[in-house]
Amino acid sequence: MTEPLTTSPALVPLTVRGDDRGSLIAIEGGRDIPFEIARVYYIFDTAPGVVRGLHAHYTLDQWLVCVNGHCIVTLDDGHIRRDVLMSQANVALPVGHMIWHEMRDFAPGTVLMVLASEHYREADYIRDYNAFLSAIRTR
Ligand code: T46
Repeated sequence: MTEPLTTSPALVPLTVRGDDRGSLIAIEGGRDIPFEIARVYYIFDTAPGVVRGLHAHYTLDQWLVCVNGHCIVTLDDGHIRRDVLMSQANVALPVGHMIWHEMRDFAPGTVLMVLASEHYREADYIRDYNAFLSAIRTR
């Protein structure tokens, strides 16, 4: 079950393997991240003023990494809303299932990479906020 936002850490540090050539981060499913990675996608070229996300997932767990630029991710567990500034490639933001999430204020050039525990399935999305609150209450 997803941890409540009051107790879960916002950002998880990723190990940077750096040398005099620069930096590299590797994320291995089931090792560096607590699920096997079924899907990777990334969001880029976001138009100014756009708000993305605006949904929760019934079962999907994800880690978000802002590999370039910056944006704000809002997490909402139905009780608490938390804004997280994502501006570093060496941290990840876990977004568990049944967490409403929104992404906004994308700086030009921002690339938000997402590691997901399941393949894409539209039926896993809750896109109506009131339906999300109802689903939280009936769990
Ligand atoms: C999420 C946040 C962080 C696919 O065909 N396959 C995919 O794996 C994904 C993620 C999307 N799509 C299609 C569905 C839409 O036609 O790509 C289009 C844009 O997807 P969406 O409007 O859902 O994008 P966001 O940025 O609002 O949300 C995405 C993920 O969909 C969502 O799971 O948690 O990023």
